[in-house]
Amino acid sequence: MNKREFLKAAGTLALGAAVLPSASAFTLTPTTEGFTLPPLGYGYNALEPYIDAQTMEIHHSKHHQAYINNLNKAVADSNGALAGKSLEQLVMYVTADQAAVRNNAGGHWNHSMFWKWIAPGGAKAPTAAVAGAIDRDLGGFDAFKTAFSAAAKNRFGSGWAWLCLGVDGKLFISSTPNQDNPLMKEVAEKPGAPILGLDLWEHAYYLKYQNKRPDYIDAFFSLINWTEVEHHFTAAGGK
Ligand code: MN3
Repeated sequence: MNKREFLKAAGTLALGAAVLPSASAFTLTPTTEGFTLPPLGYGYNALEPYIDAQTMEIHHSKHHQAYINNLNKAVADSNGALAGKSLEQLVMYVTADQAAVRNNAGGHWNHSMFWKWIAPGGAKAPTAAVAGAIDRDLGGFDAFKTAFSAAAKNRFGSGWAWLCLGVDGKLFISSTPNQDNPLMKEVAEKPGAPILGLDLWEHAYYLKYQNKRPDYIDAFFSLINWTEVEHHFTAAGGK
């Protein structure tokens, strides 16, 4: 076992035990109909002018719904192996060879959280514990914003940028390809508990921003719901 494998194995244990409690506030469980599309909690036009209504409607009702449909099919095709598992279980334990679950459980989890992490009238600055952790671990808000924006701009192709709580109890910034996320401890380069994420797929911004991904990233900072980020940070055991 080399150093990276050792760290990954150590992180795997801690992730299960501490960073994502089994009583996660964010557990999504399937109904008898399978997984279902969660409501946005606000109107499709509520994030104007930062994200336009048409983008939000297509993103939520078409793209997110498609991940859910494909996830339900993957579960149905698993001969019972995946039946009844929560979305978090599917995401955390997915392996690199389970492409359908990796892409679609990831897609469902990422989007379900993304709709909460952005909101009209969300707190405009980090709150309480998160603000302190950003100062402590990332060198302050401006340094955080610069590093997060760089991670988002530098993601080649489709993926996500993340602010995470690591197994060492410290915040870190990362990016993952496609619909991967840092909860996927078997496949993520650096596992952790995501407390904020930004969708970098063109479907999230192309109608309004076209090739100008940096402008979309700037707009995101006007929408972050820091109350929700604080909720995720606390639930993951952050201090
Ligand atoms: Mn998306």
